[in-house]
Amino acid sequence: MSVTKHRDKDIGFVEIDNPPVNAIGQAVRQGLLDAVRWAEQERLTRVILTGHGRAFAAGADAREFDGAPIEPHLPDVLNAIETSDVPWVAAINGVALGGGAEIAMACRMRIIAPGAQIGLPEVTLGVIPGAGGTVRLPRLVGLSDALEIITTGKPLVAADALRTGLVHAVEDDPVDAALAIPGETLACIVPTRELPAPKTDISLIAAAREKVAAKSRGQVAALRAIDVIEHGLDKPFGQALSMERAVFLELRSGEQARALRHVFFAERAAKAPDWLRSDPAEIARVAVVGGGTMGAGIAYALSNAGLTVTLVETDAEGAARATDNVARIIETSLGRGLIDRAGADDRRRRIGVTDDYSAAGGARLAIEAAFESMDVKRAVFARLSEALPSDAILATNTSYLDIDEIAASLPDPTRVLGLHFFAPAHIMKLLEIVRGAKTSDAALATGFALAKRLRKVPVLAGVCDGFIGNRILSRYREAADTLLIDGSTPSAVDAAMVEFGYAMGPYEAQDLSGLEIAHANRRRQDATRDPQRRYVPIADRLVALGRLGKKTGAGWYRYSDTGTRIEDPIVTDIVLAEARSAGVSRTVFSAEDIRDRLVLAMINEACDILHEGIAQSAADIDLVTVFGYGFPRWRGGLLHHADTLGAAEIVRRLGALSLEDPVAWKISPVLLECANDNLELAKWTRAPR
Ligand code: T1G
Repeated sequence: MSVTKHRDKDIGFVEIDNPPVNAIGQAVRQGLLDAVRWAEQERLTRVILTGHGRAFAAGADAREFDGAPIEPHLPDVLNAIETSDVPWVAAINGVALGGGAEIAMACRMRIIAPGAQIGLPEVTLGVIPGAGGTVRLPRLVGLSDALEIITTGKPLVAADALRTGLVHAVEDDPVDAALAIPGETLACIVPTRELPAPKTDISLIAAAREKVAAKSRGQVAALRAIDVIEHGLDKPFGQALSMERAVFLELRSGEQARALRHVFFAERAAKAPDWLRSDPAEIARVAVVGGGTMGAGIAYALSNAGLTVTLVETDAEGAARATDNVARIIETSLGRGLIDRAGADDRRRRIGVTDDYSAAGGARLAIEAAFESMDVKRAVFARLSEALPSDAILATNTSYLDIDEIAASLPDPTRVLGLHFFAPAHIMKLLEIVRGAKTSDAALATGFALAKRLRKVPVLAGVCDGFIGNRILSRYREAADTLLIDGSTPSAVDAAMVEFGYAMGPYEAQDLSGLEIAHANRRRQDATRDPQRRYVPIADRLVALGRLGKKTGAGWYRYSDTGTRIEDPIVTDIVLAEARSAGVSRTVFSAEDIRDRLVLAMINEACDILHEGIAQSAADIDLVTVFGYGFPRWRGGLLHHADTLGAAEIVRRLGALSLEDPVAWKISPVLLECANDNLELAKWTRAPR
């Protein structure tokens, strides 16, 4: 499918029709170019352009970006539209993004529907607008708004598109409105390319650069977009277009764009595995047990998806706390404009809080989000098993505990699975769907269907300590703690990982989430820990001192009254004391050493997770690390990044590290296999199920 066209009297109607979101592939570009010629041959007086279905056009077809550009190139199509003697009017009925917005900007006029959006999200794919966006947008909205729209990649709602001058009108029916425009009005509108470019404003551009650099942490696209906008301002239109195109083509084949496209498509490919044939259960009501931070967040996420929730707590006091937690989330969402008053009332109506399990009787699914203790969970599941129908599916939100052990305590273990949400549960997109030894396919299918309904990114995980994400996180932290003993400091480690692209390093992150959670897990692991494996007790000593992180004023750092993070000599003394008692002669580690060790540790662990079948693919591990653990999206996720290093190089570096510590740095068989076969991790597969 591509473009349809017809005329009614002297007016042409052209519609982009490339389901599901009118991505602008080669056929669409050709169809638009043919439509320009057709309108001229038919001597039409105007063309009204729309998109079929829910989008005007979602942008260039990003699947084409891995290959050489295919003619007709979009800039040429847009030049033909813009310079045609038949004026085109964009009637924007749905999202007009990237190339879709650029098509609209090449039209003589733009009329948008109230619910539609228009924007240039190219930087989120690691590129810049490549079909005139950096040249036409400043002419339409001015330099300041153009810099903001292009460097953030955020789409504008209709009202803002009108306010900035990006569109001429907001109309309930853009096509009708386009028909009603008097011919002389249309004739008076200057083609975008003939509008004067805004004057260069050095301070504005410098401010934009500073704002982008503050949070880009290594990403280049937004900074390059600023360069192209700036240098295009005083160039003739055609030259500015050529300069933009050259930079777009350069970035499009670069590592960051490839990584961001990988995540974009992997996220959309995340769904139930092909072998899962069962139908999901029909879910209208869900019981959530535990109204703490996680339980309240899960309950709110469920209500957001139109589900009815019975939030069960242990007693009236717990129920009151749960009610407050839910209310707080609703108020915050209201305050952020994520929902309106009616939406807030709807969530309140959908979430019923109780201390009576029998109130959850009608639920076909329960999600347990109680305290991370096996005894507590077993007790909850026993009560759920009695209160809910025998075919209800029982899920646990546990982040570490063995769901087979929970399932074994029930008459029917096939109804148990893990649904591991990430805090805040109503915001974080990742959902680890943990398959127990006895989990039925129907239960699994219900988990994936729920993930889709919640618009989460589902990843299938097997049962092990920490499933996929937390197991990698444990290895990341172990490598960091070992570096502390061997010579580094919390702030040096944190700084190195922020430079890699994390929003914060492992120690700042622990102080934020609290040291007690990992401490409880280490105690649980005491009985099964490999005695040959180096154990670093620094965190244990901090917990013993009551230093649980920011909430106690001190953890790995000390915190001033204003929350400023301060390196603490108490921590340094503990590190030095532990190094002495371990007989370690400390050395200095560069930021590169730190990054290398922490990233290699995670890659190696991730490859063992693949080897053991805990994760299904490298792409799944990329989704977990990006959507659950803050791995830099523009690096494509942990194993996409590993493939940029290459398995052979990783094996070489791990080999050197294993001379220091053969236990901690034992090379994963998957890495050895990929190095030996010169295979990308992305292409490594286990034997079919
Ligand atoms: N290219 C190829 N496929 C795309 C696509 C695109 N641009 N956008 C969506 N799809 C596929 C997607 O993979 C999925 O496929 C299906 O459409 C539904 O998408 C020249 C260079 C439009 C807001 O960055 O933000 O233009 O899984 O599940 O949730 O300057 O898609 O069904 O097989 O996301 O309703 C710029 C990217 C491109 C917008 C709809 N455009 N898309 O969200 O559906 S670069 C973008 C989105 C560019 C120019 C530059 C969203 C959406 P499948 P979906 P949705």
